[in-house]
Parts: sequence; C-alpha cells; structure tokens
Amino acid sequence: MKKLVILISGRGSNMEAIVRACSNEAWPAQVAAVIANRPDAAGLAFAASHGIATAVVDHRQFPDRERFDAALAELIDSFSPDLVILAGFMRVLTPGFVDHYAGRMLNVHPSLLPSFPGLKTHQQALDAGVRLHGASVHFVTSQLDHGPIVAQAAVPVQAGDTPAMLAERVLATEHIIYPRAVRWFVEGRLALDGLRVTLTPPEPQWLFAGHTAGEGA
Ligand code: NHR
Ligand code: GAR
Repeated sequence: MKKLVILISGRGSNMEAIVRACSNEAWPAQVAAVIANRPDAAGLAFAASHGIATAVVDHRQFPDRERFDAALAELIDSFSPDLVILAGFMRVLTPGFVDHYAGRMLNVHPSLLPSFPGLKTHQQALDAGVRLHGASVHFVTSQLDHGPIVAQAAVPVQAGDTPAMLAERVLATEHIIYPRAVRWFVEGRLALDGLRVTLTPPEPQWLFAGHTAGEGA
C-alpha cells in the first residue's frame, strides 16, 4: 500500500480528482494526508469529510522560506509518504526541500511546459497567441516548472477566450491526466532518465481534448 500526501493552497479540485480515483479505481494506495499552506483552503473540508487527515502549515507564520519548508517537510515525513503531490500548491519550494523528495514529488502545471512556467499561464498563452494550450504533470526539481514530464494534455485556444475560460478548459484535462499519472507512479511504472520519463508498459502520456462538445473547430 503506497502512501500519498497531497499539498494544496486553495480549491483542491485536483486533490479531489485524485482522492476519488484512488478510491473508485481501488489503487494500492492511500491518501494519508492533505496539507495546506493556507488555513482557509477550501479543499481541506472535502478531505476531512472523506476521513483524510488534514493539516495547515501557514507560510505567513515563518520568517523565511527555509524555515517554512523545514516545518512542512517534518509534517509530511511524519506520514512517511511514498509520493508527495502538489495540487494547486502556490509556494515555490527551496532546493533543500525539493532534493529531499527527488523522484517522489509531482506537480500539475497549467501550461504545455516548457512554455509558460510560473504564474498567470493562461494570460501568458493568450498574449503569446498560441493556438494550443494545456497542462503538464511533471516531477518537481529545483528549477521551477522544468522537471521531467510525465503527462501532458492539449486544448484549443478559442476566439474570444478569457483567461478564466481557458483555465476551465485546461482544468478539466488536469482532472484526467493527474490521477492517471499518480496511478502510474503508484503502480511502479515510471522510470526517470534525465528529463525523460518512460512508462512501462507504454500507453499514451498525452491527451488531446480537441473535440469538446459545444465548441467550434
Ligand atoms: N518548487 C520548485 N522548487 N519547483 C517547482 O517546479 C515547483 C515548486 C513549487 C510549486 C507549482 C508551480 C506551478 O505549477 C510548484 C512547482 C507557485 C509559484 C509562485 O511563484 C510558481 C510556480 C508554482 C507555484 N508562487 C509565489 C511564491 O512567492 C506565491 C504566489 C501566491 O501565493 O499566490 O512562492 O505553477
Ligand atoms: C490548477 O489549474 C493548477 O494547475 C494550478 O492551479 C489550479 C489549482 O486548482 N496550479 C498552479 O497554478 C500552480 N502555480 P485546484 O486547487 O482546484 O486543484
């Protein structure tokens, strides 16, 4: 039984998708804890109502990133997880923290990496005029949003899109590819070779959500 710890900052819809898939698909895994850096993170209520341990490590209570990360790592390690999952977690993590979880920490980022790392990715995509946008699940390294890519989903950019419209279209694909990627990890099917991730036995590590009902070509 693999143990998972999920870190959130807000709504937690990706966390919810992972909790539901773990249970519905009977993964050999258990979500041991959901931890937020904000006491008001909405996702905490969902986790608690599903009998999952919840905790808050409020970054505002710490003088610097090193001490916040040290407290966070101590709490995470008390659950002895096999995998740490960033799901809408909004604090950049220090190299020491990232190294401690090397090869066992995943993130979902709302862009087709390596395009548009960092914040406001949907606005960045609209400003750049790209016709395809999407989401990437990647292993976390100390280079922000540049770790080995496990899965990606592409969606079209539509005429008249606002960042919110694009974010909603991308988020729907995150809810598909993130649980899938976590499941591959749990099943022991992912191997790392530099920036490349191989899945054994292979299956598509991409999703093209190009024909969504109600949208033009
Ligand atoms: N940490 C490392 N070292 N590497 C990554 O790849 C990380 C990471 C921490 C978080 C998620 C990430 C994303 O998917 C993530 C990946 C927050 C920021 C940020 O600038 C950037 C990227 C990501 C998450 N945060 C501000 C900060 O000062 C705070 C913003 C806020 O609180 O709203 O930490 O995009
Ligand atoms: C998701 O779109 C996720 O990719 C993004 O925030 C949203 C969180 O939604 N993450 C980042 O922007 C990280 N910087 P959720 O809380 O409902 O899962």
